[in-house]
Amino acid sequence: MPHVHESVRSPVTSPDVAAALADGRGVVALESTLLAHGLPAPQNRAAAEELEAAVRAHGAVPATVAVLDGVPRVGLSAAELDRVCAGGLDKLSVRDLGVAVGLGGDGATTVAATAALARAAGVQVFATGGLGGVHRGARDSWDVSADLAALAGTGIVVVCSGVKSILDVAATLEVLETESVPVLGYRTDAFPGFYRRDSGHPVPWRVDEPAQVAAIWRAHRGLGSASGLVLAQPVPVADELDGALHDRLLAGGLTLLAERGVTGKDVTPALLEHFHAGSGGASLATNLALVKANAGLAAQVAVELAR
Ligand code: PSU
Ligand code: MN
Repeated sequence: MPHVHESVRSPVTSPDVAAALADGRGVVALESTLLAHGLPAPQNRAAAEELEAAVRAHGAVPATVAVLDGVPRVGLSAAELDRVCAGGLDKLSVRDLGVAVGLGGDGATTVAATAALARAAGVQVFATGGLGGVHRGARDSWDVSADLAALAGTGIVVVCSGVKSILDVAATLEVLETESVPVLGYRTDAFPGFYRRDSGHPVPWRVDEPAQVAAIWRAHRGLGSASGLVLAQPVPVADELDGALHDRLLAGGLTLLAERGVTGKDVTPALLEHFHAGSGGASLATNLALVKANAGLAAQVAVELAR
């Protein structure tokens, strides 16, 4: 029988994150599933470093989130980032957090689980690549990411490049509307499609400055809304994935999933891996560029909120 942790009730913050929160300085949460399951090694370890550097470059403190030895952590040391990127970690959504803690295990946290732990630690801003959402064929598979339910109930600003283009974007936007999650486009009128700048759907609202996001967030919370907020920034123009290549890889990836019978939490990592392998690294470069840009923007918003 593995050892049981009875004492862990709330996340443990690293010393620099705890100090920043105590001083009211800007803190940005970063997720670890993106590192452990969305990017290949060894690029994931370099990415972990670059994401934290992008947050610091804009004057905020990075807090990468994971569960290690049964302890939910907000803010990781270099050695802890090594463990996250070394492979073999479970992918933890919100429902898995209690299991990992109770069994004293290790795991990387998804958008949903990262948002929950970050919020519990008092962090208000979080950066990632693409949200999970409603999968194509969800009418039959019922595959709807827990990220959506988490956003509906967790008061945190999530900076992302929209939802992954592998999803049913229209259905995902409908669920965000139903769950009363505000969606803002950052310097864009088009809802971004992760690898592509335009998913083909408009954003409900556009903002052009981090200070506007801070004002909206304060008002949203002040009016009693419990939900999170999506701030969607398109990938930089120079880093966008070619449209024809994107469509070809997506079609191939979806066929592969069906052939192999991939389901549940393996769907997203399998599709991302298919893109990385089939694009000769181009999708990896796109993915890295957009997450880095989101980390920088999230830091600007966190600094505005700390004013
Ligand atoms: N963004 C990325 N790469 C990723 C993810 C987001 O650039 O790997 C992860 C996030 O952790 C998100 C998850 O929560 O994909 C969605 O998984 P699912 O569809 O199984 O909920
Ligand atoms: Mn799913």
